[in-house]
Amino acid sequence: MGKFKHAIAVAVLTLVTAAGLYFLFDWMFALPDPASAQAGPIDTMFQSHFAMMAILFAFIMVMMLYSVAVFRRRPDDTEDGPHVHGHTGLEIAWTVIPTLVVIGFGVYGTVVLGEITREQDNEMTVSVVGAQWSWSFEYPAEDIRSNRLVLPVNQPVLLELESRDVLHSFWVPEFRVKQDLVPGTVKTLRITPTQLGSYRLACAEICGEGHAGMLADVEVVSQADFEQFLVDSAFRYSDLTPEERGQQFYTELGCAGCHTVDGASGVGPSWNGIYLREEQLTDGTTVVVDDDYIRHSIIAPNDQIVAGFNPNIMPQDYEERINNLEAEILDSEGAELDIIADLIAFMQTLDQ
Ligand code: HEC
Ligand SMILES: [Cu+2]
Repeated sequence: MGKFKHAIAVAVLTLVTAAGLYFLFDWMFALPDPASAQAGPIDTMFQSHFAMMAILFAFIMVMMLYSVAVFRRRPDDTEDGPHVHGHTGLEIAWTVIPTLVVIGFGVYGTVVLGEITREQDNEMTVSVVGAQWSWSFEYPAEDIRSNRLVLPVNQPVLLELESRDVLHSFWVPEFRVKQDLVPGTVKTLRITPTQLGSYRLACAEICGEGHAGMLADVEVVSQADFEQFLVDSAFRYSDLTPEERGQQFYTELGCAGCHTVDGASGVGPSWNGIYLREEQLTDGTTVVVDDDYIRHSIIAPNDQIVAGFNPNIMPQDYEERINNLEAEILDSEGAELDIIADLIAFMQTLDQ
């Protein structure tokens, strides 16, 4: 067989293998159906990377295995192989082509990044706060807070992401884009949801014991349903009963990230049947969970630690956060609330 025929054989085998690998990668690394305007360019870029990797891997493997098989030594062949002293043309080619490919993908990546982060007209801003281990959302224009992320379809959204403690990462696989939350700074992310539906936000950065449960519901709804969501969410704290307020604070202040209300085990003791129960502490004493103990447990969590929960990881800054929220409510509603009293009222409703 002449050189030309070997070249044709390698080319055909490379193409067939590359096509097979491309479909294999596409299937192996499949993500859920895309649901945002940003997903399109990202998926195209992924696919072009898959194609490039498939071609390169196929070419190297086919060349190697083809040489091993076709140019192997025959049993009666005792001659030396030809002595080769390099090939300038080939060396230039295998330096220049990969360099151009890498630079090309670099430029392509930069263009796509620019495209998916570009500021758009009529963006709606939503603030996202991640904390160990819960998410909360605020619609500043409407002064509404929520523990679900509800977005109107086809509306460009600017997310302003903040972390209260450690690194977290905002990731809804259907939207493709992902952004870390870095304590002390505000990170941004742009999403234009394009498909109605329910999705799930997951934290994509290991952030401690409750990381796997750091989830939130995301709903993409019609403009009319979004307006309704705003109306439904626009409550006044002072119009609620203390129990209802307590439940609201339980999710809003992130207690739900660590304390269950149904007796299931969590990062902290369940609140099911908590009120007036006897609690064993790490220092060997027992206490009755009354108002004073609860208040103290929230303001100075390290003082009395429940047995089995050492080292204690309940956040230390609740006194400040609760004071700030009380001041905010006094400011906006003119009502002086005692958040901890409301939380206790809520706990009292949780007897098995
Ligand atoms: C990051 C996890 C975490 C969050 C968030 C959290 N806690 Fe805790 N909490 C714990 C742990 C762990 C304990 C057990 C250790 C201790 O006694 O301090 C605990 C204990 C308590 C206790 C004592 C419970 C008992 O059975 O004796 C109370 C009351 C309490 N938390 C209230 C709250 C309230 C109210 C919030 C929200 C405003 C909250 N916690 C948020 C982790 C958390
Ligand atoms: Cu996290």
